[in-house]
Amino acid sequence: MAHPFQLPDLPYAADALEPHIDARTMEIHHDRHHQAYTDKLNEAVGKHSEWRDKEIEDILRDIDRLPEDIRTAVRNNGGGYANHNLFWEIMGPAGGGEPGGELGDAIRSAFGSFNDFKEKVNNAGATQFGSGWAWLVVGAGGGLKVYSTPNQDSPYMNGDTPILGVDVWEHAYYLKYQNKRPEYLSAWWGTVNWDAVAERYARAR
Ligand code: MN3
Repeated sequence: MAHPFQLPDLPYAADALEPHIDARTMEIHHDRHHQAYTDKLNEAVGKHSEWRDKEIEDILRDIDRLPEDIRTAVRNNGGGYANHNLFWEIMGPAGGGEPGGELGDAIRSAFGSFNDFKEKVNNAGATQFGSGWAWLVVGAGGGLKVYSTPNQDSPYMNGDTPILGVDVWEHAYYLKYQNKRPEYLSAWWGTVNWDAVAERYARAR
C-alpha cells in the first residue's frame, strides 16, 4: 500500500481477543494510536513526491536514503503504521496453540523447541527497555531470528522480514495488565493466528 496510506479495519471485532486483550485497549490502540501513526506518516511522505508511490515496506527498507527532513518522522510513524498492520493480522479469535507444517519445523530447528522459541520471544519483549516490539523475522538468508526493536523501529530497517511481532508499548496492555508486562506477554500467545504467520513465512521465503 502506498501514499496516502489507509488505516486498515480491524479484521475482527474489538472484543474478539478477550480475555487476553480487552476490547477497550483494542479500540484505543487501533482507532487512536494506529490512526495517529497513519496520519503522521501521510503528512511526512506527502512532502516528497518521489516517495509517494512506494510501498511502506520498501520505504522502511530504504530508511537511510529518505530525505533528512522526514526521516525521523517516517522511522517513527511509518514503522508504527507497518508494525500495527502486521500486529492485527497475526492475531485473531480462537488463536493460540502451536504452528504445524514448514513453519513449525523451522521454529523447532532454529530454536530447539516451540517452548524455547516462546521463551526467547517473551524474554526479548520483557527486557526491551521502555517501548518497543519483540519479533520473529526471516533474515536475508531465509533463517529465523528473534529480537526486539526499540520504539517503532521495524525489522525491515535491518533487512529482515517480520512474520510475527508483539507490541510491548504500555498502550498495548496497561489498562488490563498495568505494569505486568510478562503477564501480558504470556497471555498474548493465546491470540496468535498461526495460519497468518505461516502465510507470511511462505511469502518471505
Ligand atoms: Mn502499539
